[in-house]
This record gives sequence, C-alpha cells and structure tokens, in this order.
Amino acid sequence: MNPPVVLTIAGSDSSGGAGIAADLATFAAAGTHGTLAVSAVTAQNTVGVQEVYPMSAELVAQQLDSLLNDLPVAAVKTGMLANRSIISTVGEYAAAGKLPNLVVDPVVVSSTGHRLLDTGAEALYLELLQHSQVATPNRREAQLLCDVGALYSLEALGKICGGWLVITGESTGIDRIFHDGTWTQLAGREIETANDHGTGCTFSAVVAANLAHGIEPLEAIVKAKEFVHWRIVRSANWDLGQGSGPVAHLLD
Ligand code: PXL
Repeated sequence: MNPPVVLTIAGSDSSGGAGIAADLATFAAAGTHGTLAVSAVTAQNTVGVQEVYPMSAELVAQQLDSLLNDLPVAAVKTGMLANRSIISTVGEYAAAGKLPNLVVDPVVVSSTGHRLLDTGAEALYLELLQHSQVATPNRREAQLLCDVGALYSLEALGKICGGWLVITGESTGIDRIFHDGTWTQLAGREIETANDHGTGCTFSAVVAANLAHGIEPLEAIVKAKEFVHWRIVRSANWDLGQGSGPVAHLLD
C-alpha cells in the first residue's frame, strides 16, 4: 500500500526546528510521504534569523511542476512564502486546482520576531486563502490580514477563507476555529517550556497529513492539536541551543 503523498511549499530553517525540515519530519511521523518546494533559505538558529534568501518564483514553479507532474499529491501545506511573486505563483497553482486539500499557514514573522515575508506582501494572502481548505494564522497574523484587507473582524477573515479558519494561540493553549459562520473553541493544555520553535509549522503540516489520509477537516485539526501537544511535552526539557529549541517531531 502506498503512503499518501503530502507537499510542503515553505522555507528552510537551518536549525531544523521550523520550516521544511519540521514539515518533512512531521509528514513522516504522520505516516505520509513528504515532498517539497523550497521557497527560501534562511540562516537561522534557536536564537534568531541571520539571513533570508528567497528562491525565484520560477524555481518554485519548476519544483511544483516536477513533482505535481509525477507524484499523486493528496494534500499541500504552505509555510513561509517570502514575497509577493512567490505567493502569487502559488496562488495561480491553487486557482488552477492543482493544490488539493490546501492548508495555508500565512507565515509573516518568525518565533524570534524576524520578518519572513516582505513588507506589504500580506495582502496577497487574501487571494490565496480563498483556495484554502484550512488556514492556520496565529493571532497576530490573523490581525495583520484583517488590517491589510480592511476587514473589520476575524469573522470577515473567516468568510474570505475557503474552508476552515484556525486561529492558533488565541490565548494560552487555546485555538479558535471559524467555519460556516460559527466559532468553536479548541482548548489546550499549557506546557511550561522554552522549546516552541516551529510549533506552527508542525501543526499545519500534520493538518495537511491528516487531510491526505482522508480525515475530515475538523477531525484533522483536533487531532493535529493533540499531535503537537505530545511533541511539545516530549521535548519540554530539551536543552538544544541558547534560544527556543525544536519540538520532538518524531516523538521517540
Ligand atoms: O514558524 C514560522 C517559520 C516558518 N518557516 C521558516 C521559519 C519559521 C520560523 O522560524 O524559519 C523557514
């Protein structure tokens, strides 16, 4: 039996905590085969981001063509897309129906506070979000998207999203889900740890992996939160690097 194939379109984090490395480890842990299109390379560690070098939008498109023309991709997640031209290129593939079960994590700022998206490029996400099955902004990203879209409320953002909007970290450990005009609160348990680098990437990656397994969106989201919770618990006392360390993507 073949494993489901999942695709991440995201940046590389040299520390291995976030971005493509986190996504691929998570895809493997979730029983899927991971494929990738690199949007940018970052020089980064647990303390901060030292350099960001975006790929050309043409190279992102070539990576997408190569794998989509060959492999049976069942779900896709986007992470860091770096700039306008890459977001709009990915948007064209989504609009053409080439990115099934699309999970959009609209990454704007790294956990250490470094911008991972060109200033002013947020507005282009509003187009891409229309094609998403699940969108996973954190509280700050959701507010930024409302601001650039002149959206007066998070409900208005939810209506723009094609499917399910999950706002992560609404307050400690709690996520809020908007779908079909209704909010659902997803309670979490607080974990005392400095090691939360890349948790947003891991969450959106496992949502995509769950969708690739044929799990319905709400269950895919609920299971993903549980998945991330246990990984944070496992690595809570790790002491890797001087800043925010990674989570245990593979558990053991
Ligand atoms: O967590 C957001 C994120 C996404 N993608 C890359 C990152 C980070 C955070 O550091 O480095 C490449």
